[in-house]
Amino acid sequence: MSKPTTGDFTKTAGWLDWYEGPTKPAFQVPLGSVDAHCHVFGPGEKFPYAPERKYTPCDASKDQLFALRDHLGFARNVIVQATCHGADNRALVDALLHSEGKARGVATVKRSVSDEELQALHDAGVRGVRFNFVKRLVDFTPKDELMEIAGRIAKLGWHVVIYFEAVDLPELWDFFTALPTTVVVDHMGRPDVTKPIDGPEFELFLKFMREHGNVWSKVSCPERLSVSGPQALDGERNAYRDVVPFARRVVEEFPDRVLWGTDWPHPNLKGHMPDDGLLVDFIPHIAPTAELQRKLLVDNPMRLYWPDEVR
Ligand code: 0GY
Repeated sequence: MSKPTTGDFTKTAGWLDWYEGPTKPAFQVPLGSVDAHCHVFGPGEKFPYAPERKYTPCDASKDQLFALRDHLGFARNVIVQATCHGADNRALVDALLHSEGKARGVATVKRSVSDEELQALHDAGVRGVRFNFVKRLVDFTPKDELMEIAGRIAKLGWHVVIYFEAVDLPELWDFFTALPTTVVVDHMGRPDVTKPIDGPEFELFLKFMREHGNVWSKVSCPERLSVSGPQALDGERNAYRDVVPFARRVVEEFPDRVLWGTDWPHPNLKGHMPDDGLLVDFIPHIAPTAELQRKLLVDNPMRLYWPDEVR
């Protein structure tokens, strides 16, 4: 992969560039695997970052993403609109249109979006919208506005991706459980992995999934959630051990409603940047059997994003 660039924009201080020259994973992902959570950033000179953004990234282009996909052994991507592009989905759509059908998208839209614009996003390969409740990333959007958007995109057969911090789940519960679509939670609702796995906080998340069959979870981003590591660097193929029990519990209890993604190019990491090859080696620790791996990496994302291709 070529080197990260920044174009005319100035990166946020402390921002770490994505990892150049990732290792080849030891774990060979099953044929047809989907990296179901990743982003493109810019390039800024072609697709400028949104004025309302909370950070300025380094560029991470579609070609660099597709090169990583091939290097890691994945067949497809689900590209999620990152907050640095706001509700301007042009970089996402450009990536989808150049993916030869190998990428689907999750967009960000405002209440003012027209039916024609939604249809154009659908035609490009968008299958969901993302509602972000992480306060450091976005300004507040009223829930009635989000519910109105959810009602409209439900008619297109899309789903809602939600991103929030574990401590905020009680307050958001009524809204989340009223959503009329499949609901996909980013990164297990960001559990605090220093708390007990059978404590009230993670139990509430499990209850959310247990009681609501329309709720799915990405078991991604151990590099963000881990406190004690070790980091996926320097050949470490058994990284982020403190996150493993949490992710494994979700995979084993809800094998048909889990997704995994690299989160490349890993926005907002300031401590360390993982080697994406070693990050892939995290997967067999949380999905220890071939059947769980196939569900996590192939069957589930295909059912959600390419249902027409599922026999
Ligand atoms: C992620 C996580 C983060 C950022 C974003 O859209 C974004 O800016 O999602 C984060 O900072 O935790 O899933 O990429």
